[in-house]
Amino acid sequence: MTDWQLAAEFEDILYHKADGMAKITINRPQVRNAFRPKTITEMIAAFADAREDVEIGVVLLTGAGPAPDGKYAFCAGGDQKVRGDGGYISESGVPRLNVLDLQRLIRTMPQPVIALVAGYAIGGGHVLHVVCDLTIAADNAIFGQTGPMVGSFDGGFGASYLARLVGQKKAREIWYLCRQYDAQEALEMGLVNKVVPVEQLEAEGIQWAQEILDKSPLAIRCLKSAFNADCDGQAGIQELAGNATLLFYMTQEAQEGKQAFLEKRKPNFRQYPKLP
Ligand code: S0N
Repeated sequence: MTDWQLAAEFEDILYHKADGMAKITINRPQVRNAFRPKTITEMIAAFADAREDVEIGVVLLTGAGPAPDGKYAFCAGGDQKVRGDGGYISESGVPRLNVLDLQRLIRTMPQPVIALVAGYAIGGGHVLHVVCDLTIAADNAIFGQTGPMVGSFDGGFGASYLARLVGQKKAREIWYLCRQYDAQEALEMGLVNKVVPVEQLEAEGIQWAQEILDKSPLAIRCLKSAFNADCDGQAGIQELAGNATLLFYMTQEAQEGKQAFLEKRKPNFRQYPKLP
């Protein structure tokens, strides 16, 4: 039994930590966990906190539920009730599409993020699970994009990375036809990693997280950035190279450079092997 501790108070999300894991729960079940700008601002704050916490090795992302009508949702995308002419209207009256910042944060933070999807993962909510490292689906999960039906689209990770996951033909089908797919279909197309009964969803996510936590955190973070580098161009290379630099800082060879500068002497790099 995981003893989740509240990590911070928010209005639209719940944020817990336990045993090396952080859990972020979108908590707007009355609108199928659709997000407004405030929801995203809070999620960015929670993810940023988890990223900085050296005790946290895996983040679980999920949606609160079931709603009073008994239905579950991971996230139904952008809240159409606050969508204005130039984006989703924040409390300050400014239109925003800050979910793109959240997508990048999930993708670039060193720790793996596991989406736990029960019920609907639709529209921008579907893209959120797509950008997570892994997705575990409940047997009641329903996946789909709605953009061309509701006057929007996500041509970033929501299209190009989706196509990396399921292939170009399937990604185009998903976006052009706006159909809904059940958990088994999602598994067959490579959109999710596993399907479990809904009542086992969190336990399965915790099991996967704990298995990852048993592995080398540096190896996991280098692998995450390597997978990203394959798709993310210069930004992906920057991430991977950042990890190379991190590892280099830990060597005596790199420390000789810093030490020589501080001691105002010429560095002696000749002492280090030129490995084949
Ligand atoms: C999820 C669906 C299929 C569930 O259907 P169901 O079970 O029949 O429930 P409903 O009765 O429809 O809903 C229950 C209550 O929840 C409200 N609600 C549901 N979804 C939303 C939503 N997205 N916004 C606001 N409210 C929502 C319902 O209104 C209802 O409340 P009441 O009873 O009070 O009316 C079904 O609900 C559904 O299809 N929902 C809409 C899904 C959708 O189209 N989402 C938006 C898609 N677009 C985005 O997410 C784009 C945002 C984005 O991420 C983006 C990213 C990059 C670049 C561009 C964009 C962009 O802005 O486009």
